Amino acid sequence: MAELPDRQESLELLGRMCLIRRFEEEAGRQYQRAKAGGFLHLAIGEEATIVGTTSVMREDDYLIGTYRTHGHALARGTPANEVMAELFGRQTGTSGGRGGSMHIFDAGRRFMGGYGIVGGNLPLAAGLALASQYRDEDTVTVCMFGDGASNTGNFGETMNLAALWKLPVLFLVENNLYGMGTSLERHSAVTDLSHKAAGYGIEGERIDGMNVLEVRERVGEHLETVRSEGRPSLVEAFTYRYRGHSAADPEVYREKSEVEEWREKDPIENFIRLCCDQGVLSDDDVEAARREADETVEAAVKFADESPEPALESLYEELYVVSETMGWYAVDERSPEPHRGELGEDAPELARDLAESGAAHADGEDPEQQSRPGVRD
Ligand SMILES: Cc1ncc(C[n+]2csc(CCOP(=O)(O)OP(=O)(O)O)c2C)c(N)n1
Ligand SMILES: [Mg+2]
Repeated sequence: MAELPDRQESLELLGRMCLIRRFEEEAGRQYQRAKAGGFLHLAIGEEATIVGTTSVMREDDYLIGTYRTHGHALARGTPANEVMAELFGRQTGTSGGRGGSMHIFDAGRRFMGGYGIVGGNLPLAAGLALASQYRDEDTVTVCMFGDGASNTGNFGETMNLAALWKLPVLFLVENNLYGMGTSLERHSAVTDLSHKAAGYGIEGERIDGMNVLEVRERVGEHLETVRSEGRPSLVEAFTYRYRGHSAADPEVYREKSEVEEWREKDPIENFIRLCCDQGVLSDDDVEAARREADETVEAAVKFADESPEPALESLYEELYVVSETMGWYAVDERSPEPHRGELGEDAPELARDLAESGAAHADGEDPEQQSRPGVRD
């Protein structure tokens, strides 16, 4: 059993976990009020994995995550104001309000995003680690991704290259037992995901992702190996999300009793109990940590709400255009009326048939067809 750190460090761990929990609860509420747009994936339950990991990273190490990363940015030190403002689509957000919940980014604190493509962050992590190696720096890239992502081609290809090129990257699987509504047993042939590392000659270890002290200790050791020996490593943190995959998840794939069982392992409550039992923290300390998290999040909502939306004229700023040819797909600077080929009657017959059958469904002819594909993302 990993030892408790001193009072200051314990307060720090508790404070960060409480902040993430409160932030996520409030983000969920603001989403219901339609203040935050797009999709919203909460990491409530996964706080120990996030905070345990970031607490042993160096400031100059890189962190890259998925679309469930409000907490990762907060743990890295990005102000709650900026993360909330990004959710609200405001100019003061981490990505100027253009990325939203799935694209939090803070290059200054080396939090490299925020990605909506499952497994898409793995090759980018290898690239970051390659840059460190190339520049002869001893920084490590920590790449966090889900159990579902460990089935993607990107996983295999990245693990292979990282091992082959001895890249300083720590792969950290946040195994919360589900990829959307598909359970681990139903989506992965090998359910101990740490074993997946062996096929690439990489060391892998499964740890208790609900225990912040264990995460700190084990991830700390792996980080050290990656840094000093210049080779990749893999940690699988066994954790759980208490909320649905996204804000629009009816959760028909799991029993309520399962969620309740995992609540017994709550990373925050168990850490508090341990700290208080061992006399490292008092009830007042805990109360103060919770209060501070409440206040920070309340202020973040106010800040986000009062921040301006990006100016309309800035719509085409910061777009990535591959060539200098300003095609209509990049910036349409033509007059507003329809141009040749844009009118329905110009379309080929098949396209018109499809559009018309779509319009018929939209009129309510076939309710089965009315669900919006992708809305559960
Ligand atoms: C390449 C790709 N395929 C499918 C999706 C749709 N999708 C979004 S999240 C998700 C599940 C991923 O599960 P996991 O990797 O376990 O991460 P978790 O959501 O549990 O944190 C899927 C399939 C996507 N975003 N990208
Ligand atoms: Mg998962």
